[in-house]
Amino acid sequence: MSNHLFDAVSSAAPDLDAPFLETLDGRRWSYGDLFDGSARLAATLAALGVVPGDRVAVQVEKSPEALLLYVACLRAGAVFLPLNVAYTPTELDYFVGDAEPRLLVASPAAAAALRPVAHRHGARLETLDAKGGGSLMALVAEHGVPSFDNIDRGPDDLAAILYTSGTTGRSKGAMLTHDNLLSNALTLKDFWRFTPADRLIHALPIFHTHGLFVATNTILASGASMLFLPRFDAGEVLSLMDRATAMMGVPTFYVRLAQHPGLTPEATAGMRLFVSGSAPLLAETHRAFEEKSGHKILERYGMTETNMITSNPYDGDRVAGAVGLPLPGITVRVTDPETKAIVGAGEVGMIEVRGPNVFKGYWRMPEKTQAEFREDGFFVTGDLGKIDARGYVTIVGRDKDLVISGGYNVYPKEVEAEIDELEGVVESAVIGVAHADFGEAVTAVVVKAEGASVSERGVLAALDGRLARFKQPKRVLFVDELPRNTMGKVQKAALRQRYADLYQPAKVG
Ligand code: MLC
Ligand code: AMP
Repeated sequence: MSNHLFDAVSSAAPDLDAPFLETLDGRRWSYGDLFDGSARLAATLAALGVVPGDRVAVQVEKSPEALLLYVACLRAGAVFLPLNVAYTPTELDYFVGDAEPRLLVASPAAAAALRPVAHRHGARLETLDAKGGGSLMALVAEHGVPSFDNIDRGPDDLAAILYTSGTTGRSKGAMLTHDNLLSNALTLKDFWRFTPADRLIHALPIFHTHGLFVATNTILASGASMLFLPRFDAGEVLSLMDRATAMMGVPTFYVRLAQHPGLTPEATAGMRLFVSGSAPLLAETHRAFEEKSGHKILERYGMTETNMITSNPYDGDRVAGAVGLPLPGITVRVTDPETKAIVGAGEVGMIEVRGPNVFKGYWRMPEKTQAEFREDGFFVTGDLGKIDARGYVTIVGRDKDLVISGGYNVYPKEVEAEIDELEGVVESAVIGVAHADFGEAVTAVVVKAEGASVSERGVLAALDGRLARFKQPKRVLFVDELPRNTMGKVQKAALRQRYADLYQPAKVG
């Protein structure tokens, strides 16, 4: 039987003994272990009644077994649905209700809180911990067999659903097909010159596009290997560089590395590639990193719905502040947001994209899907940018009301809705304010009712447990009224300007 994505992975593996993954505590997986372990998990999924097309929702700590579960879902024809570990049970309730997974795999620590969620939506609940233990692995011991007849999956079949928060309304599940993922992985492998000799430092979470698809799928499509870290720590990452060849990260990784005294040409001598994406990399970070290490970071641009869209070249000019050229097979254009006409070179407009990388649509939301595609098949990214005469794309802003903090997207509307519900709050506006470490920091500007005793600490305490930690404001500020334009719309640009220095270190003198 043919399975579009998995077949490509198995043919890329150099041999069964070739290394695939190593953890910090010295555990090692070869490609043979990956195939064996994912077969056992796929057989277990089938024994639990997971049939092709079923969703398998997964909210677990990062572990090699969680990656094997992703591969097992591909082989079993299931749709993998990873969820940020920071999401609260309240947030999970929506995703599970919307996606209706057959199975929800959670961390043991979250199981008690998630049992009612799973029950309410008819999902079976199993657990998986960071060390590869939990009830799911106990079932593997019972049902797992080392060979599995992969379910037939063609290019257009669903491989994964990743939720992206909506600027209006609820989160949308982006449906990604086997070919969306494979085409992009093969393109990145060639564009970034990955071979089986590569070893990637993997310090990203594996519940988003960057860590799961850009990093892992590219490694799988290349038959390469990775050093698999539970989280990013600058010192640890630096200490591993003499055993690795490449790293992918969000700008915060590079900000922190550039501040670390251990970043030197000697420490990075064995590395051939540093890739950054998911949020804007400041030109000053690009330069500081190069000055200290001798390496020019390669910045690329993409999103959940489209995988990777553009990349700076491997050999050519890596331009600080630009996200590079459209990847092979992908077309990018910039249009006037009002007239929809294509604008001239160097003019700013809406970035639109078309190619095999672009998702199939939003899960059970045909109208929302239609609204974000042009008639000729281009997807409207919501990012504002320009293309210069050489074809380099630069992102200059966003048409969508979105804050990107340390590479995580936060939709202000979701945070505002929670704050507005609090007693004594009249209204709020949530904005992203420049932050040296996170790029942007979620910041709430609140109007309280006359005489109300709402405090910053009170607001933060009320949000705790309702919103994932990274969505909670770093500061809550109070004002008498929010600035509005003549249409009555809150002027967020004015607020961003007013608080531009909020997180800057105080200037001396
Ligand atoms: C952690 N915190 C954050 C945060 N991460 N707050 C805001 N934004 C974030 N991104 C909170 C913690 O809960 C903690 O709060 C406090 O901030 C300090 O934590 P820390 O120890 O400094 O954080 P750390 O664990 O080091 O995490 C920072 C980080 C991490 C940048 C390493 O957030 C990260 O790995 N981000 C990567 C996100 C990612 O993979 N994005 C890709 C999306 S895909 P407290 O109060 O508990 O102390 C995509 C498409 C594409 O966008 O193009 O790739
Ligand atoms: P997500 O919805 O989490 O996939 O985030 C995608 C968004 O991240 C894009 O629409 C961009 O706004 C932003 N993004 C990704 N890469 C870059 C980059 N290199 N520079 C600026 N913004 C980026």
